[in-house]
Amino acid sequence: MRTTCDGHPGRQAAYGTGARRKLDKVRTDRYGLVIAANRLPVDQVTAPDGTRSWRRSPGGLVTAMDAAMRDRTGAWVGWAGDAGTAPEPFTEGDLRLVPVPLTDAEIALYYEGFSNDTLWPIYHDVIVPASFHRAWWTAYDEVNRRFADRVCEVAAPDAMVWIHDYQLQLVPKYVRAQRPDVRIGWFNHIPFPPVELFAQLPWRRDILEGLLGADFLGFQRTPDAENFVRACRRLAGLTTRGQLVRTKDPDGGRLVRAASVPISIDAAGLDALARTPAVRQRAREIRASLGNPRKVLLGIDRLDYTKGIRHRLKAYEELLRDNVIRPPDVVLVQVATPSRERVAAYRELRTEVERTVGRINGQYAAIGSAAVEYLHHTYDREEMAALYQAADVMLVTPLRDGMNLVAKEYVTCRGDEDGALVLSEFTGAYQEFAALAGRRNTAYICNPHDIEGLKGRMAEAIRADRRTRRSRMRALRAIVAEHDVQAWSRTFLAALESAPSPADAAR
Ligand code: GDG
Repeated sequence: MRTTCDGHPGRQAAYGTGARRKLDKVRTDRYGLVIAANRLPVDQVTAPDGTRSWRRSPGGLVTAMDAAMRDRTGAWVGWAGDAGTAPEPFTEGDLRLVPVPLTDAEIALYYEGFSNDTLWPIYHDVIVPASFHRAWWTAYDEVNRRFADRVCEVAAPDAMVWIHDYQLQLVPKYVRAQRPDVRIGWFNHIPFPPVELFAQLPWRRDILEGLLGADFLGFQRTPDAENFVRACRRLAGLTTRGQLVRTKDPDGGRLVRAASVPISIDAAGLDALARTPAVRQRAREIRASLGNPRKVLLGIDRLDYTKGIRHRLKAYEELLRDNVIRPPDVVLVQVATPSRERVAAYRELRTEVERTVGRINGQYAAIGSAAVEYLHHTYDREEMAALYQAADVMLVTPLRDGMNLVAKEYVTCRGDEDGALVLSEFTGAYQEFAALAGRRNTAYICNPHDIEGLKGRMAEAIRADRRTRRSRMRALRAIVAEHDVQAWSRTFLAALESAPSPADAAR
């Protein structure tokens, strides 16, 4: 089953609409916590008899928000996934869902254009060149205003507003203009670029001013928060002190805090799923269907040029060429989830990856034993957990990645304390593990640009003995179990609650 854009399908609970709809019509509540994200956490599905209903899309963010909403009534503002008129607001469990309409043109200009073809490359080290179009910016601005209007309609007096990600960087400013009573937080799921790259954006000042409408800005890594503060100083001429930026608002300005709050996963939930007999059985089946190789290597990524899939394939191909590994002894399973297929750079990447996989298999596979099992699909959560469990070595080799949840999911699924993680130093996950591991060894760290180095780390992970694997995996699992998505959401909201007030700014 496919979902739109970056939403992932999985085990999904169906939510009816009938009786609840009536209730929705008479609800005019305001909410103490309002989330704004590009997508609502639901997909619309049509049954064979034509009945339409909503299914909740599972994922860490939804779990995090569930945890945050335990003490508050919550609403979630976002696009429902189809172009045209948006459905009326409706209620799912304890959550009010407030759809924002987007036209076909806005999806092309605001989402695929400005968000994914201008901001995404700039914020990921310009791995591919960014495109700049004034019409894209106009649509981005307009859509951000619309999101802000919806937020203001449903926010209770003094509510907390939590805005997500690079698609909505102007929403903080537009919310503040209408609702100075609310507390506004924003979290960036992707990196924030160095000032030299951010400076390329013709709208750099507008974006900084948009973000500075917030009280607290959360980033994945400390260097991301530092990049933001530096951009405020250098490009907007603002005064900064440590994590604080002073705005140019009247009466001496406000103080806005920028700090790192690394995101995580629902570790307990995923660990429990991975321990179910069905998932364990499926993991054995996967290995058997691969011919029970001695070592299964695994990559799972959205098919995105930031994820380093080409570099990984190159290193793997050279290990085969050098006779360090050989099928059927070793096999690489590469799941490349379809993503952003209307953006040219993504189509080109797919062609290149598939050509490389074909070349490797042509050269090194035998009948019945592929060198690379390549899967351009999405899978449900159970299958993902089984894949993680079936893999001896997980390859996470991005060129730049805000966090990388796949790395955290892999170690969480290894309740058997086996397996090895090869992890790029350009991920937020690497920074977090390095900060929390102390003297313990954890992942096999690589620089994916250094193909010789990457080959060495892969070979080391493949050859690691059981004792080494266990001690590294134990350390990784302990970090992720303690720093889970529930802790992330508590930390973010606490930072938002204690963000500087106007009175602090006057001091
Ligand atoms: C952005 C940032 C940051 C993938 N294929 C399937 C599937 N997935 C799930 C994974 C994981 C998620 O998608 C991917 O998360 P990542 O963190 O790896 O990457 P992005 O999509 O680029 O996410 C990133 C993240 O936001 C969170 O802040 O970590 O840096 O780029 O959860 O499991 N899930 C299912 N089927 C699939 O086929 N069910």
